[in-house]
Amino acid sequence: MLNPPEDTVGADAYFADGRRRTPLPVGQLYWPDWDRFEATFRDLFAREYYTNHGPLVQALERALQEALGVRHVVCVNNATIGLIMAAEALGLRGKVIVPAFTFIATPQSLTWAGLEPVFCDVDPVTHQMDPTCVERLMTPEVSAILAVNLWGDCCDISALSAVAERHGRPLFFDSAHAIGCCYEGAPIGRFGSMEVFSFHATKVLSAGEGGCITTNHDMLAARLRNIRSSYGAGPAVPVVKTANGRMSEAHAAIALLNLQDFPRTLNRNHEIFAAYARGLAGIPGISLRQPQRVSVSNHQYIVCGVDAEFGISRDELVEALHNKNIIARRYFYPGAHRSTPYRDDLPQFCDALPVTDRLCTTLVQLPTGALVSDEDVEMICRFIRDAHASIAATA
Ligand code: T4K
Repeated sequence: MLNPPEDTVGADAYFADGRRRTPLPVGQLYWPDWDRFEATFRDLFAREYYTNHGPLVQALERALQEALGVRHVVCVNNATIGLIMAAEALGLRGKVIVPAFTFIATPQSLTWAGLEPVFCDVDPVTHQMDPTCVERLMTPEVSAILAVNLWGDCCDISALSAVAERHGRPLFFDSAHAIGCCYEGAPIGRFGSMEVFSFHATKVLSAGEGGCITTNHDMLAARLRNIRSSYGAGPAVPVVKTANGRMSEAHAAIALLNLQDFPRTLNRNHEIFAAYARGLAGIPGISLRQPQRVSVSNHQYIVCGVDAEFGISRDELVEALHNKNIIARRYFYPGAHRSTPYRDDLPQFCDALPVTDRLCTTLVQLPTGALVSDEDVEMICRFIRDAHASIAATA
């Protein structure tokens, strides 16, 4: 098992009534062990070079280029900034088609870039952007498609690429959840015009805060490097707006250490997913979401559907889990289309996305990642199974 805090494992992790002694969050929260962390930070302090494309950021970019098989990796300080920069580098204007079933940062990045989201529905089985819906929403005002690779799975990249090509519009990806995933055997990170990853602490590859943009296009990479650093790095190419999207050396150091551990991290996530699959099997009304389109998943999130057959609603189950100190989440309730400012500014989407609405009210995310022990998975699954049994007995 990878670095669970001492006080949360073993028999003492739970009170006799099944409540966990300390809260268990959904985030991945993998972190390098102290000895390597200390050695790396001693080096960093000795060098006295803390930001502005230092040796650690450069090393991280090279390592990711090699791992993902992509020409350019541009590290940034978080994925939200990365998405804004990507839209700016593409020179987009007007509207961009984007799923509403995503974290609010995805459409907000478009708003920051002066663009208007056109919300699209998702596929009921894969939860990913629905290419037929994209086709229907395409108009002359639409300048691009921003797809989201959710959960540790991915979109139907071939179908979306075909729609984008047919209409002559760029396709780029919010791949915040997808580092380490493969599509048809190739790592996510090589597709569309650009892809944007998050290295937030809750993500499977963590820098604490951070992210990167990947692209095979030299001109887009040159623009990104200039936008990121106010013309501070690389050959100057014309861009209208610049910013500070730089990743610090400290964040790059954490990401590099976590990258060394990444095979172990993925392996542990696979074990946790398999344990949930065993523990939740056969509970009426509970369906563990399986990765559909990826050939390799990172199991960034453990996602379950809660249907009427279970006996209580998703929200009631989440509340019951919280009472046990299991901090399950309701991503992405209520959906970007029903969140501020879009529910007021773009009301036409409020009742137009039936699949998104259903997923937002029926899905629950269960804990996975570094803090989760085998005992945790067992306790969570047993709690859900017992909850159903006691509801069924009193019905
Ligand atoms: N696109 C998509 C599809 C995304 O999901 C995200 C972010 C983005 C773009 C933008 O990426 P960034 O700009 O963030 O790089 C979290 C994360 O903050 C966010 O990164 C993530 N997606 C989103 C889905 O979840 P919250 O507010 O729901 O959860 P948060 O950060 O409070 O953490 C979850 C749980 O983990 C909490 O119960 C507390 C616990 N926790 C969290 C942190 C950070 C810890 O125990 N330790 C920690 O250090 O947003």
